[in-house]
Amino acid sequence: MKRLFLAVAALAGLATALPAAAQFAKPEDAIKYRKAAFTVMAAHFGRVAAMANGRIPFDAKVAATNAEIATMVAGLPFAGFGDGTDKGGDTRAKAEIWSERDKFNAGATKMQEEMAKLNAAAKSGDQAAMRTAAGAVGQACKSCHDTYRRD
Ligand code: ASC
Repeated sequence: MKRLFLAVAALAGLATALPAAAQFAKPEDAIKYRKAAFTVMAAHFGRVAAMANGRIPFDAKVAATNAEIATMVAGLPFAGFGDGTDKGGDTRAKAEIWSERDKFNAGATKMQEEMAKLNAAAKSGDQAAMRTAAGAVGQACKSCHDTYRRD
């Protein structure tokens, strides 16, 4: 079991270390991957945010589990934005992502940092802290969507 875990961990490390382009055979695959990762992240973040804001019943354990998953998944989508993946599939990504790379990456990092804070708040079970943190995550999502996603 431990060997299997180590093998999976090594593969995961390799996947993140490879240049983004090398991970996908075609731009379409990268586009599908990043959209799928955003979809999964949004599902789990959405559950935490809904609980934090009292839109669905609060369950600290469910919130913590979902925040942990959202935090892990928040690291995934950006490998799908390699060079040459601005077209070639069904995407609303704007060209500025690739011409303002540093700014886009900074936005990604900001979202990941806010998600990590939400995860910490969810682990503490403090609903008010979760509400504040979820608001900051939502702002980080929105800011990049406003700038880098077509309507
Ligand atoms: C979500 C979600 C987003 C963001 C965004 C915030 O829950 O799926 O894309 O928050 O709506 O403005």
